[in-house]
Amino acid sequence: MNDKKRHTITAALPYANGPLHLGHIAGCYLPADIYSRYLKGKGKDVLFVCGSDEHGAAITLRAKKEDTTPQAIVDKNHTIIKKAFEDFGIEFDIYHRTSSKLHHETASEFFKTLYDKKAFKEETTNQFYDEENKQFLADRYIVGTCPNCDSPNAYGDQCEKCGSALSPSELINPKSTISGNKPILKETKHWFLKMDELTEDGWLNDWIETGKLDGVQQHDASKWRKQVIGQCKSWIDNGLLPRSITRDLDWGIKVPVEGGEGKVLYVWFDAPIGYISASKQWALDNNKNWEDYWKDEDTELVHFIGKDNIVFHAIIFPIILKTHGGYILPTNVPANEFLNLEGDKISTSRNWAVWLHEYLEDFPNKEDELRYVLTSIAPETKDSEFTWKDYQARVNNELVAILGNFINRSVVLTHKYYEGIVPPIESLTDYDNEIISKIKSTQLKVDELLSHFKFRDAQTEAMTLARLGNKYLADLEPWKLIKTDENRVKTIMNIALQISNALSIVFEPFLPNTCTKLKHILNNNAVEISAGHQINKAELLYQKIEDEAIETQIKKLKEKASPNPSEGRGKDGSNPKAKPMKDEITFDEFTKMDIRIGTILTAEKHPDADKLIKMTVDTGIDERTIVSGIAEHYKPEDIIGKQVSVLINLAPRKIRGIESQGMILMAENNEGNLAFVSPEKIIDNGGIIS
Ligand code: B3M
Ligand code: ZN
Repeated sequence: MNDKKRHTITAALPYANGPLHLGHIAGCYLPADIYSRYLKGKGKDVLFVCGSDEHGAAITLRAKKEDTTPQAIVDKNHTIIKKAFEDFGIEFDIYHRTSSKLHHETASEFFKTLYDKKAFKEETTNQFYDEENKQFLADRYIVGTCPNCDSPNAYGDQCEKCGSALSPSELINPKSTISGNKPILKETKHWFLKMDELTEDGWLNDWIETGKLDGVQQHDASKWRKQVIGQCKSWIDNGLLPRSITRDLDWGIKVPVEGGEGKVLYVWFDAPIGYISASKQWALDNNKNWEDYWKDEDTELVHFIGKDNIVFHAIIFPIILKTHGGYILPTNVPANEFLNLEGDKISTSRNWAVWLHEYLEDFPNKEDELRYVLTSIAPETKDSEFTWKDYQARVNNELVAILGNFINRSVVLTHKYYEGIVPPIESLTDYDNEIISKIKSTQLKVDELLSHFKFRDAQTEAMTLARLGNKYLADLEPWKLIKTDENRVKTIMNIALQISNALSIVFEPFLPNTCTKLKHILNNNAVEISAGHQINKAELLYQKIEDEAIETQIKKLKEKASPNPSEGRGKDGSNPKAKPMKDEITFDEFTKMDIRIGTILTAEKHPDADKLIKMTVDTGIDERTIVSGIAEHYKPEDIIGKQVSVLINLAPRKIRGIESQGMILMAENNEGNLAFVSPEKIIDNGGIIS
């Protein structure tokens, strides 16, 4: 809750086996940075921590492949990641690393405390073992043929070609990646966190649903994102099981109890504890008490993560913290959905990604431009998409044409008419008053939205003020009035500068570099700007992004990527992910369907169902109501006027209380994305499809 005395903000620890891409930034680091800047701007006591996640089998495997050591891999990536964050302006109070001694000690202490509290059970299971190298094989060390798509290179935990999650025993012809031999099954002992027993009194479910812990209101469940609660509920409802938290591996934190020789803590056990070790290091460096930030009820703890990390932060880590005792639990876990790129999922293995460090090289001094675009398309409630054309359009049409243009006009005119001195207000019209009240309400609204983790809406609100400022000048045309009504122009320019000043405040968490420049131009750091104040000369805030720069990026992306496996064909030339053919039908059966071309006339969200859109469609024969489950794929306002294919003789059906008179045909790809089946050229409504 925002009225708490202190704030601990964590951003998921990047895994140190590769650099950062825009999906990471949009999904986690940028919103975390905005939130931290927002609170710090209000003078709050904030600790914003992050660091590199440096353990796990993926790193040892990469070291083997590159014929180097795990330490060398993480050293290299830690340096690249840390620098990219700094260059981009993500301002952590500390960027730590889990290979540090302090972290090993902290995670070890957690394990021992939980062990003493009997939070673990020991279990001996059969696991794949490489006899030649005398080594148990982590899931990633086993490759074989995927049972789902026949790819010969599936890992023991996942097939990267078709994306399915696997367990090593499902692989066909498993092989050790170390020796190439067929592994044998051998007994090994591991420790399992008793997630079932530790939550059997229902506290976890109650805490997530109601925000109450031991009868005390600990968080505001209405501020939690629906999809976060939904994912947690489904884990809990499916029944939590004991979860193994140790591995047979020689890279990581040694299991600090008897029988733990040759084993380390599972990377997901130690990684979240990394937030605590980072806080300890920060406290040591800054002469603070780390416990204030982790153990005091008056501290708000917020974990920023991507949706694939929800279970670890909203279920497993809270269980660990609560069982350990003495720690607060997260107040919120504002997880984001995924960011797609140019029509496809981001994939590091296929190099279908825009890497942050490369963006910063290719677009020097354009950090705010990227921040703006990524926040505009933040995947807060559903997956969203980055395209270079959209990036260009948002920069040119919004930052340059609205924000930059408005500030420039205000400052240039103030210099032209008043030698850069803020003129006084002479008298106010209704329009002026409306604008003045909008300045105040925007500030309140942005604040409110940020406190609810609605970063995208908050930024839109800020941009609306700039848009209003632009319109105000365009409507009143002070450059014409200056010849006839000098006093009116004084008032107008005073108000334009007030808007500019407010923009330098509301945009601060989103566009820090812009706001530093803007404050310098306005020569002002205060919440208000008063008559008689001298401002500095205008400076260009943004430059247009040319087509060429965008084309270069699109070309680079396509050239560097390896082919998309979902576009790959199977042995017989078929698409391995396509659904099998349905049973044969006769031509007569086919002709029973009356499918026509129609045009969507109106569209609105179904009042009682998130996934449905209610439309009126002109079928050429009549206008009828059709309800369709496409709301996750299309916005109502975007589909009005579209020509579509309609099955018009389908018996009417009630869908969530509304009668749907027919069906709009949709094509679905392998990822479940929908597209209308539309004629390739305009056809009169009522046109028959046969
Ligand atoms: N390293 C993110 C990932 O690689 C993971 C986050 C840890 S946060 C404690 O998916
Ligand atoms: Zn597969």
